[in-house]
Amino acid sequence: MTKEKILVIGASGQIGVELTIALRKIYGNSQVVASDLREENDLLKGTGPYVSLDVMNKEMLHVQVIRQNITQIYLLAAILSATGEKSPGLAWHLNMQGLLNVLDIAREEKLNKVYWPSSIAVFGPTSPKKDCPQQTIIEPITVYGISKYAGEFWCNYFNHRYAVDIRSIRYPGLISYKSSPGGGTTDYAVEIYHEALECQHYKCFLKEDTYLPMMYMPDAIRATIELMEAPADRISIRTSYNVAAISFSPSEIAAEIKKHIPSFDVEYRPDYRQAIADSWPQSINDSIAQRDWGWKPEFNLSKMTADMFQNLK
Ligand code: NAD
Ligand code: AKB
Repeated sequence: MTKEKILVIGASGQIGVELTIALRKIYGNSQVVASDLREENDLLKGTGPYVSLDVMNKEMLHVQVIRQNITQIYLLAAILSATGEKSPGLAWHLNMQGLLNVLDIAREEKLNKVYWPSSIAVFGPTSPKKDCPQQTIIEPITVYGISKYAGEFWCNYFNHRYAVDIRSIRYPGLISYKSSPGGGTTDYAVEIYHEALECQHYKCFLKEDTYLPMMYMPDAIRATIELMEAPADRISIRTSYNVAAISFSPSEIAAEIKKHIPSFDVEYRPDYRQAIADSWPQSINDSIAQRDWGWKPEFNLSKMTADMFQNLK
């Protein structure tokens, strides 16, 4: 069996840092090459190889894949929902062309596996709000959501037509303490913990009763690795899997934070991100991920909040 050599693209981002560290624990530090357009994240320094890489430069990417004997790629470089609405053309270009570059190289070099995340942002106002199923009406209203939905079908196409073993998860909003989020609508649920500790006050850009599907980063990393390690014949979804963990509103997370910091208060000042949040489901049905590869979350809101504070302090 070939020893896996993994390239993580977008390794300095919110997910990339923690996923790179987790992959290095499994495969060995030298077997996981971190790469990003921006500089190496401090948490990655000294833990393994790093290359500066632009996923839009297909030739350079191809050279790296060959030179480093890469067998798997995790593609995390993207522009997220809120930033995407400020620069729709750029978001479409990066999110689509970056993926197509990776898929083409994966096909040409016969890589063993590719991972590319989608998002609950594929869903739109016409999708069911509660317990949103895997297969349903999908009419996204953000450029980010459109790019993720199109990306899902490119993954499906490359799997069916060229047998590229590409796997994907529709992550909910991810909450983490190690690296900062990169311009999403769900970022409030990370900022709120930092502001609670720093000034016991938070100005929230969503309304207090805006329920969204969320997940704590350790669960997201475990879901990713469990999906990638599952036998190929267990993977029935080649677009992207729904996964779920927690759903809460800003007022519910604030109430949980107040248990740790009683003087904490929140001011609600919804902005353009409210319309994005309103277009997404409030909760997700992940029964197919449970059935296919045994997905089960570990963190609820109170366990996550206690863990966030323990680590942030
Ligand atoms: P992030 O913005 O924190 O990180 C993305 C990284 O990609 C950044 O470090 C950035 O410098 C890098 N990058 C940007 N352009 C690049 C390029 N041209 N070449 C190489 N690197 C480039 O994003 P994230 O939150 O870590 O998200 C990673 C993936 O997960 C994305 O596809 C995102 O859509 C998806 N996702 C994230 C969440 C979440 O809540 N974080 C939820 C759903 C889906
Ligand atoms: C965002 O808010 O854009 C991301 C996501 C849910 O994809 N966190």
